[in-house]
Amino acid sequence: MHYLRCITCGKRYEPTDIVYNCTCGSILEAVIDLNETQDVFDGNNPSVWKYQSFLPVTRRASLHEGGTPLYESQNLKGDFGYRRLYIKNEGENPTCSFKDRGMTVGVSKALELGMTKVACASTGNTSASLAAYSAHAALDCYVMIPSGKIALGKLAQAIIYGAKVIPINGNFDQALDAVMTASKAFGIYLLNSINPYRLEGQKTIAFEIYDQLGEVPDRIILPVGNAGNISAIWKGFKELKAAGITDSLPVMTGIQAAGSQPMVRMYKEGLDTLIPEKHPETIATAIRIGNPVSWLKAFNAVKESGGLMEAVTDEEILAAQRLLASTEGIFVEPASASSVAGMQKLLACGAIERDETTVLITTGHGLKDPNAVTESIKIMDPVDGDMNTLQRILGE
Ligand code: AN7
Repeated sequence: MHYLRCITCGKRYEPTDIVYNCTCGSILEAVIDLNETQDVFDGNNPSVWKYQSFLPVTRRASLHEGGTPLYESQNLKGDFGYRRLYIKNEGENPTCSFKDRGMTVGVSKALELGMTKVACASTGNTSASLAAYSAHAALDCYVMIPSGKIALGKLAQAIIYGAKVIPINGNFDQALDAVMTASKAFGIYLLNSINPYRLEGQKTIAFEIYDQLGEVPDRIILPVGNAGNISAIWKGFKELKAAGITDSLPVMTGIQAAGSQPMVRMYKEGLDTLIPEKHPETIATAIRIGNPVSWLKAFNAVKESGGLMEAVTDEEILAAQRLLASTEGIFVEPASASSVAGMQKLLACGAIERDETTVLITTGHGLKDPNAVTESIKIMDPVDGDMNTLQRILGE
């Protein structure tokens, strides 16, 4: 059995309560009975539901999520002087982002609660994922997106899976306010990452990394937007240790975009509360978020793990996206490339070490946002396909 607990005042809530915030205003986490969990970490067939004994749901709405590859870097590794550098590519999920891990558990919970309507605000991937899982589970789905500011592929996904797409005037933070008001008023189940069941699914990234690598890595580097995923992965590694399965923890390293870096400011300025960024801006629209809802969980993850946070510019993100694709054959969306850009920046300033076993999390597929590539990298003007021209271009 599990229960929900406020991360600030400790107040307890039951699994049947439909609640997102504590009465004290803070947010909730699921507390799992680790005595009931099973050590299934044998290196075979990782998937979200392989770790069911750690998951607080009994229903299962699944599209075969998780089990994403953990690539050992072939070329970047040497370029940066690493001995062991890995890429956990979450773009290889059913809707091509890590959100599917959270949605399989969140939508299963919605079914358990008997909810018929679900909703989220989204910078794109959350809406694509919720739309797909709602279609699978035959639930009505409403998604609120910042008008004009989500990547084309993600919008196409939300539409084709049959969600009601509601563009909101404003940014993600305003869309989240709107959907929170609407879900309370109209009895709709909210599946943003303020819902603790989402993070329960996402913590399986930690389980899979340990399962695939056979050890806990020294460092995890990942993009931070609403700050749910960094919190979830940290929770996963902590549960593995508390269950007696592992005996070490990784250092959590969060990367934000320079135009949208409230958590980095908090970390660098030593603040103990978040000051929201009123006008977040970045080409990495997935993480264009000024008021991350899980900031306190993420802050604790970084603090407890002895981690750090860094910001990278749009130019650094685009260069890193191209570098990863052209050296490793892994095409990720701009937000995901911030892991790589962050690693480069932190290595350059000596904040992290090359002899660590490091895992970069790439959170979403590059085809989600093709415009980010076609608008930033020029291809040559068209030519005729005759032999003379071909010889001029291709040489001998
Ligand atoms: C590719 O879809 O917030 O720090 O509404 O799509 O857990 O928010 C997306 C977030 C990183 C940040 N990479 O994760 C949404 C949304 C990609 C993302 C993040 C997102 P969090």
